[in-house]
Amino acid sequence: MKPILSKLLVYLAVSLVILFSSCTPTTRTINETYSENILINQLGYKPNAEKKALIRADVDVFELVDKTGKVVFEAPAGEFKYWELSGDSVRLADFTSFNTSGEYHICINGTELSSPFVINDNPFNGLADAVLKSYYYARCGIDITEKFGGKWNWKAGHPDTNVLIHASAADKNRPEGTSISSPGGWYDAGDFGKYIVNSGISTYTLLLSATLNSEFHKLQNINIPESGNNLPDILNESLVNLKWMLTMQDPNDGGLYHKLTTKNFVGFVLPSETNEQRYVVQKSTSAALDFAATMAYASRTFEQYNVPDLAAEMKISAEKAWQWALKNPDVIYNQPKDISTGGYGDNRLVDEWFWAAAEMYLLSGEESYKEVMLNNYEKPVTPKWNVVNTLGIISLLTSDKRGEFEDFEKDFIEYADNMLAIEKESPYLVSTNKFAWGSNSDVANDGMLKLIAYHLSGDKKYIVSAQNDLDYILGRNATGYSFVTGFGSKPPMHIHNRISSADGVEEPVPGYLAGGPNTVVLNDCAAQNVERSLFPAKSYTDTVCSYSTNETAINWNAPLVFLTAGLN
Ligand code: 9MR
Ligand code: 9MR
Repeated sequence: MKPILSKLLVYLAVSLVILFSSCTPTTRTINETYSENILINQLGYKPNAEKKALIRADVDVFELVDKTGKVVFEAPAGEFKYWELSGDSVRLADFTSFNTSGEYHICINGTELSSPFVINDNPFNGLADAVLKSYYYARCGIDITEKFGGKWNWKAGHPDTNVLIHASAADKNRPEGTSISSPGGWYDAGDFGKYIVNSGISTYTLLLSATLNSEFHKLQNINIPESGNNLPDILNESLVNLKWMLTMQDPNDGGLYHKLTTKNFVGFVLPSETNEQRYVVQKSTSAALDFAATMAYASRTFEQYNVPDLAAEMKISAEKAWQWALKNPDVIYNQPKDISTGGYGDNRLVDEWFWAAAEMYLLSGEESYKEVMLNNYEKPVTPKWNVVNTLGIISLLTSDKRGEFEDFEKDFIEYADNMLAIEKESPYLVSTNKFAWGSNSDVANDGMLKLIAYHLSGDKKYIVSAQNDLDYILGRNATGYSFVTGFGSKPPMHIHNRISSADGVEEPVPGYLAGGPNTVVLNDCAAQNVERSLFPAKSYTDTVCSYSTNETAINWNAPLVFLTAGLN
C-alpha cells in the first residue's frame, strides 16, 4: 500500500473511533458482586448534598454508572490518604457536582462496582422510621404482634410484676425479698435487663429529637399500637420507657433502683422462654440524677403537648429524686458479688449533677438549681451514658433561657468547630478519632451535636458534616458494612441480640445500629475463632458472639433517631 494511502486509512479509522465514542456512551457490565475497594453510603444522597465515596485501589479515575451500566460521570480520584486507625489508605471520589436523580454505582478499573445507591430527594426513605421502630421491638412484657411487627413477632415475656428487692437495695420499708411491680419499658440491649442510667440518656435523646425535629416527627407514623392518637409516635414510644422508669422510684424515699435484671445473663432465647427471677438492685446517685434530668425534661415536653397530669407527675418524681440525691450525694453503683449483668457503674458524677441541675432549673426556674449547675459546669464533649453534661448544655441552649448562657454557647460551637476540624483532616471524613465500645453511637452523637450547632448558628457547614457521619454509618467506613440492620447492601446479619437470634427469622430485626468497630474487647468470639483486625476502625465482626462490636442498645440507636430525623 502506498504510504499516503495507509496514512489516510489510519486517519480515517481514528476519526471513526472518536466519532463513534463521542456518540455511543461507554457502558460497564452491571452484576451483583460489589467491590470491597469502594466505600460508599449504600442508601444514597440528596441531589444538592455533598456526594463522596472512598476508594482503596490504586486508580486515578472513577466513574459513575447508571443502572443500565452507562457511564454518566467521570472524575479524577484524590490522593491516597493513610489513616492510622484503619491501617489503610483511601482516595476520595467526589461526585458532588453530579446531581441527576437515579440509581447508580461507582465503577473503577472498568469492572469493579460499588453497591448501588440512589440520588434523589428521599434517599433515607424508611430509615428514620425503622430506627425509631426498633424501640417497639425492644418493648418488654408485651406481645410483639404481626400487625405491628410484621414477620418479626413473638410472645410477651418478663411481666415484671413480681420483681424482688435485692439485698443491696433493701431497707426497712422494703426488706430483702419484698416483691414490687415494675412492668414495661424497653430491654436495654441484646440482653433483657432494664437499667435506669442508660434509660435516661436514651429517652432524653428521643425527647430532644421530638422537640428539635418536631415538624418531621409530627408527620411520622411508625405503625405502633398507639399510632394515630394525639401524640407523635416518638412521644408514644418514649412514654413506654418513661412509665417504666417511674416504677423504679422507691415511693418511700424518692431513690432510684439502679437496674432491674436477673442475677446472670440468660441464654439466647425469646422473652417468653425464660422466667428467671428478676431483681431491682442497689439505689445509686447516678440513677437518681439521670432520672431527675430525664423526668424534668419529659415533664416540660408533655406540658407542651397538653398532657398536664403526666407532666405534673413527672415533675414531682424529678423533685423527689433530686432530693434523694442531695441526701445521698455519692452512692456509687457497686456491682454486688452475686450479680453479673451490666454494671453501668460510674464513679464520677460532676456531669450528672450538672445535667440534673440544669433540667431542674429549666423546669422550676429556681436559682438554687442554677447555682449547683454553675458549680459543676464542664465544657461540652460527645455524650455517652456516663458523660452527660452536654445534654444539660443542649437543654439550656434550646430553651428560652438561652440568653443567660452565652458562654456555654461559645463552648458548644467551639466543640462543634473542633469536630469539623478533625473531620477535615480525616481520610474517612469523620470527626470520631477514638473507637470505644459502641463507636457507631459516638459517630451518631457527633452528628447530632452538629445538627444542634446548625440549629443554634444557622450555618450549613454543620449539616454537611452531620451528613458525613450518616454516610459513615451507612457504609463509607473501613469495614464496608452499612451498620443499620435491614439497610444497605451489606448490613449486619448476626447481631448480638437475644430476641433477634431466637425469633426464627433469617433477617435480623430491622432498624438497629450495631455497636461498631473497636479494640476494647477482642476476645468475645475467642471460642469461635473469629478473626478481628487490630486496627480499631476495622475491628468489627458480624458474628452473634461479638457483644463488643455487634450488640444493639437503646442508647446507641437514640442519636441515630435524631440524626436521621434531623437530616430528613
Ligand atoms: O449478652 C451480654 C451482653 O448484653 C453484654 O454486653 C456482654 C458484656 O457484659 O455480656 C453478654 O453476655 C455474655 C457474658 O458476659 C459471658 N457469657 C456469654 C454471654 C453472651 O455472649
Ligand atoms: O455500652 C456499655 C459500654 O460503654 C461498656 O464499656 C460496657 C461494659 O461495661 O457495657 C456496655 O453496656 C452494656 C450493658 O452493660 C449491658 N447491656 C448491654 C450494653 C451494651 O453492650
